[in-house]
Amino acid sequence: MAIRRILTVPDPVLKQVSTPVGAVDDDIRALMDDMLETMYAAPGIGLAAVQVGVPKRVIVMDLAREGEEPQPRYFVNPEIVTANRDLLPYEEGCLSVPDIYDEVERPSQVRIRYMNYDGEQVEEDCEGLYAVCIQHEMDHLNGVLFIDHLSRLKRQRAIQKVKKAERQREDEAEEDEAPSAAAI
Ligand code: K2U
Ligand code: ZN
Repeated sequence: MAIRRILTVPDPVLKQVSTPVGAVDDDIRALMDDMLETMYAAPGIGLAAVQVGVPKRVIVMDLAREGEEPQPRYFVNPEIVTANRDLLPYEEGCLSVPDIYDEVERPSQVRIRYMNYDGEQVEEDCEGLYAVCIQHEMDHLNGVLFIDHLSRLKRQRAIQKVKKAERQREDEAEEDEAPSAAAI
């Protein structure tokens, strides 16, 4: 298993529509193993393959609370079969939009259909955080970020804030690498 780099805005790969998976084979399982390790290390509770630069319709998730036994979930070619009309606001974040949080409204209950880690077809009802997270991740598979549900101004400010933080991290890394005059 390996921890992969998580892409952040404004990486154009994040806007790609991910392609369906043919069969759940060992390569796809290895990808999901890496995604899960990457998600735990972030830390996060969900991750879409496109966030590690692989535009395939694959999602991993673990909603277990701190101190609980991990409950990894794997979703291949997930589809939303039905969604109710009762919208629930939730303060969302995203590993690809670090340190930005804002409220997004989504259907409070969805029925989904997907293939699991063994390639078996599953149909399941989701509500609460499970419904929020699976819809957030499925947005990723369609090239949609949670900030795309916000106003244009909020979205632009979020992207500028992430880019500025990225530049500051790069500048600090350069300073750490460049020997100071005194040290020469
Ligand atoms: O897609 C991602 O970046 C993973 C998100 C999933 C998520 C977003 C919004 C609401 C629920 C899940 C990350 O896990 S964001 C970090 C996080 C952690 C705990 C609870 C909510 C968000
Ligand atoms: Zn996200």
